[in-house]
Amino acid sequence: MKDFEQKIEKLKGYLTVGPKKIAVLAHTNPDGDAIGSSLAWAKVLRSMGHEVTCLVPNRYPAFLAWMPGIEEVIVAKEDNGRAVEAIDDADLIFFLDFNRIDRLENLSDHIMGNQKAVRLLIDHHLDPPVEEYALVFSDHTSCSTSYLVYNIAERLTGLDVFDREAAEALYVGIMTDTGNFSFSFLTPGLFRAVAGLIEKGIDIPSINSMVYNSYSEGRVRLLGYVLLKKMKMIEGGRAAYIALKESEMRKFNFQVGDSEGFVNYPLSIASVNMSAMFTETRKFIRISFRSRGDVDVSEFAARYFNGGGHKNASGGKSFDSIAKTVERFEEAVAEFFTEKKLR
Ligand SMILES: [Mn+2]
Repeated sequence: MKDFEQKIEKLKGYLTVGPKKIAVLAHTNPDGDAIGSSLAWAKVLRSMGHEVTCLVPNRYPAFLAWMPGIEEVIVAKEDNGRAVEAIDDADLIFFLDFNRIDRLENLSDHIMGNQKAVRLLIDHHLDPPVEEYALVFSDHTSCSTSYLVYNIAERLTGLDVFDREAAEALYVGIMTDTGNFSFSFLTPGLFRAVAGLIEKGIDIPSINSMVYNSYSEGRVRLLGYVLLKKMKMIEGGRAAYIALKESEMRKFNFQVGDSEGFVNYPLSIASVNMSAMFTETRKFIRISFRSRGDVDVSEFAARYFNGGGHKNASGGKSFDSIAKTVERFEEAVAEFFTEKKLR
């Protein structure tokens, strides 16, 4: 706690002299927590008089498009000029919900090229490269970055800074990153924070419906196809995976974010402790891992697929073909399960 208070003091040092130009940057394939934490954090910074621009590398999924303020988020892939300008001009750059600057492709060069910008991290993923940042708020036992933002704002400005719209943004982040309050790190403090958000007037049934019941017909049919035809069980049913080709996605009018959450379905089978989803993109294979209990997919992703994340939810990339990637995965799981005595 003392450490946290010291960091808040240091943060105040950066934010009380101003006004400053601030870029708030979240990760590639932004999810509810990336967007929710960014929008709420931007509100905190603006309340302190700063000029804030929110950026994401590529487009957020359609089920987040209703979020108040999201239209002001610059999508770098679609508006590279404005994204680069915001980064080049920034006095401070906040990195939210991820910690690896080098994963941002062309934006990384501009970030590292801006010598005057102070880099600050607010994140809940494992192993932050702390040397990259002037200040690091990193807690992998926080259920979400949105909950971290809530805690930081509580000390920095007080919670009056959050209106109903900011509370909605934080709730979306918390709800989506906890799998609707079913994953790890569900602490009493988290539920007290949620109570605080409810006091701001958020409408939970309507948020729930906008996020979870707003899929296209194609997405629902793709899910059916994936579960029936594509899910493969391995390791005697202890692990399962889904590998989806670009041509298959096209058949179902695939939109960005449509395969979000598919990786969780195999884990609803009693025997399955680890699940993986491989999605083919033009440049590489995007991989998501999920697990339960002691199966550490963060370690697995780091060792075999140059990735990382959380113990029970992580990701990686492969530049092999999808067939080769899956072959490597099956071998890796066999080795990993034997070594960890998970068989
Ligand atoms: Mn998150």
